[in-house]
Amino acid sequence: MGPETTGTVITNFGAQVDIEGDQVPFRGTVVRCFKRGNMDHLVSGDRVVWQPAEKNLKTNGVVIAREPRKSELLRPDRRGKLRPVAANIDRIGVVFAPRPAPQSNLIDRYLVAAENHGIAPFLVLNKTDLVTEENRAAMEQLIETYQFVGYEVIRVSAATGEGVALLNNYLGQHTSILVGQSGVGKSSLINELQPDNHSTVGALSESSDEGTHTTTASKLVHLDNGGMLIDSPGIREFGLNHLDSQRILEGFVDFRPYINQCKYRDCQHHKEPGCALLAAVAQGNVLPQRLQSYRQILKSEINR
Ligand SMILES: Nc1nc2c(ncn2[C@@H]2O[C@H](COP(=O)(O)OP(=O)(O)OP(=O)(O)O)[C@@H](O)[C@H]2O)c(=O)[nH]1
Ligand SMILES: [Mg+2]
Ligand SMILES: [Zn+2]
Repeated sequence: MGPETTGTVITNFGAQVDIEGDQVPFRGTVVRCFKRGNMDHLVSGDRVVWQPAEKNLKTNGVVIAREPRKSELLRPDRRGKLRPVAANIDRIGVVFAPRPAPQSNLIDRYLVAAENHGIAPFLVLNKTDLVTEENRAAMEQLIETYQFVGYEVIRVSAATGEGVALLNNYLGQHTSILVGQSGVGKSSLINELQPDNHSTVGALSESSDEGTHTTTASKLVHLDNGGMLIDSPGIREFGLNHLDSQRILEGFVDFRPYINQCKYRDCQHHKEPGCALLAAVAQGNVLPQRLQSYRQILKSEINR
């Protein structure tokens, strides 16, 4: 084996991972590695110690250890076991588009998770070229909702290039991940932001107008301005059963000034007298669709 060295996980394939080395001769080179036995799950963005198979051989190696994560986005898998999605990221971009039709509750779930993991969220409306008379009002309502909450909303089109420079600027030198439903154009955007990258892009299903789950493994891409961006597979739902109702409530950042201000300590913010959250909605300080979304999340997580 060659000497121990450090690197970053580009893609996790399960049994194997692609590692980009930090040091010459491996800097900028992606090496397919096995993991040493009993190593836990690795994800894009993880920092690792690894060993090339031979001193200068750039084809394979072994990951020996993972460095502690500065941040991690977590999500329960189908069996409810909590799994990391990406590591060492500081921003999460939730992408939506006119097609496939957005699910605002899924967006809110991402936001709640991001806020709970201390990762700063922003929103990206992609496919501005597909905004029509029929869907314009719905898109504007989503944009206004999230701007009202205080989130940055960036409008782009991977097809026409509109807004891509703006998005690039916003990403800056941060390490970010793009998330969202399948088919919203995450991979297309990353290909636009980094023309050297050629991630596979898939057409929407003709029958359902939904994405076809083209990306199957997250991948970290370097941006020319020094930032890093992770492409992730589109998902249908984002479970939050690892968070209790208080943490879910706190994940709605616009609710925070009103939490613990209700007359009753066990207030469910439903129709109780003296509810500070309901009063905030009545006064226009919190949007009703956000409270509705919170209730929907709570209901589905409790019934799980
Ligand atoms: N009109 C238009 N189509 C776009 C735009 N961006 C992406 N698309 C198309 O949308 C479809 C899905 O794009 P992808 O980039 O594969 O979407 P994704 O979010 O990566 O999807 P998954 O990998 O399945 O999660 C493809 O047919 C793209 O060509 C855009 O700005 N405008
Ligand atoms: Mg994709
Ligand atoms: Zn209340």
